[in-house]
Amino acid sequence: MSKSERNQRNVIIVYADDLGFGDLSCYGSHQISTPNLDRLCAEGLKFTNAYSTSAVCTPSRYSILTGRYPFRNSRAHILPGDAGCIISPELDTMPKLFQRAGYHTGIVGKWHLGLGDGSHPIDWNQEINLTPVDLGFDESFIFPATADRVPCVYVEGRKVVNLDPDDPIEVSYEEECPFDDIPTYHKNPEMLEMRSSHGHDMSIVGGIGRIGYMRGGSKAVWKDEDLAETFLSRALRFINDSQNTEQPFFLYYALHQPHVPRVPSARFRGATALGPRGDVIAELDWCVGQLIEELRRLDILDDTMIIFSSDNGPVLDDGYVDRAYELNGTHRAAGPLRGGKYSKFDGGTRIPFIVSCPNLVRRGESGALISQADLFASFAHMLDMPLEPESAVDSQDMYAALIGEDPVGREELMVEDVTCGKMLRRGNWAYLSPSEGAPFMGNVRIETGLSMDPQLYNMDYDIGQQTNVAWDYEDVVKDMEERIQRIVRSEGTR
Ligand code: NG6
Ligand code: CA
Repeated sequence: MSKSERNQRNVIIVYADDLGFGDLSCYGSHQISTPNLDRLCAEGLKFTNAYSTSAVCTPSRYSILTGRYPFRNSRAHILPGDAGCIISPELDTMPKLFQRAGYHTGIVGKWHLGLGDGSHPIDWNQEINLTPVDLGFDESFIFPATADRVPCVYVEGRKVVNLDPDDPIEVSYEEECPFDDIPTYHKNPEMLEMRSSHGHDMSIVGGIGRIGYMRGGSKAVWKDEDLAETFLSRALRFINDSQNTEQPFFLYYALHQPHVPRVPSARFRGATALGPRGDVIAELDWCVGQLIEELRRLDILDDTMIIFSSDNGPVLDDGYVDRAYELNGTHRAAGPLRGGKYSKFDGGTRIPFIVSCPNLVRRGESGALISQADLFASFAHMLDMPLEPESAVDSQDMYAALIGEDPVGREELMVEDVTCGKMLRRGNWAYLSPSEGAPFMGNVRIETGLSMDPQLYNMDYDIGQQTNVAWDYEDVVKDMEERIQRIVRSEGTR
């Protein structure tokens, strides 16, 4: 029996960072051309009602890998670059599921779930005792957090890449810089190649202000313009190496684009009229194209399931002066949705979601309601692997929806905004539970959706969430609020 007859298809999740519902040409952008993703979309299934579980990174990434809503982990918030790992090695993860099914598993790209067991601050010069290789990944080539946070280094397996023992790495997230001999944002403005608009004013690495202070490791520090090709070449290497095994593979390829700081490689500088944000989306699209080409070259494309998505919605100014607003023109990064990254409105969590596998997945468009947390249980179904009751407790088996056989998907799903306020989507209803906080985040210029009033929107008529009908449907509001309270008290929703 072949691998595909056993349903042991290769699986690649390509996970962009801060890419919005309207950022791809196949999702309606006229200003950014993404021919490779458009082709993937044309040959696969485009979802229009898919959600991440959070409007920011760490919690969404926690959910996709564990199949659990972020509120189940009190540490699932945007992490500093020196945080301990928030996934305990005992917890079941999606890559562990693939390992149990006999797959070769790998991660390449952005991690942002913490490293080390947290028992002591990470010593970046030693082996790190808890990394993706302890959580189900056979191979791991990552950067620890985000491109705007120190340490700006790659970690392979348990070790920083290109570490020089004579130039040890020290990292601090104290407010005051503990190292007097390193360049910092306020002390050395002459070294800046990109200014920050807010935050990002601690260490200067590669001419860019970062969050956190870092000293040493000069040979290990990445070059921002090389990130895309470095990750891409590692992803291709993983796929090629997998061909020497008898095993199918599972690759989690977590792109760093279009998160700030946006530094495209030379070939994409000026690729769009939108400045760096558009350029790195063009670059991201090219990376996906290269990946697909390699699969075609190896003659495994038709039996490889590719899932492309993003961890949260878009933001133009996330802390650097890179003219994203000025050059945005009529582009709508969140498409017709209200709000963006950080929001409780749909712009925060409704994201592009494309599934392709020519020999398996139907082509077209699907309005099925689906959460990224569902991938875990859906793959368990695909692999015919049982799940223990304590595994992936919020992951629902959406396999039929993923391959295009079920147009409906979930009955309901819950997401969180940056403050952990809750939104419940059920059928056409989006219910935003009252929670504290400013309605507008001035620095990033995004409507948060935070309000002490209940909000209810009919997504069928009002995709832009303009008309709050909560007062007209008090029974729906009451029921959905009670449901959120029940979910939050529950042990799981699978
Ligand atoms: C914010 C950062 C922002 C971004 C975000 C995390 C500042 C002022 N803003 O705190 O730039 O890094 O965290 O983004 O520091 S995420 O996509 O990884 O969640
Ligand atoms: Ca993100």
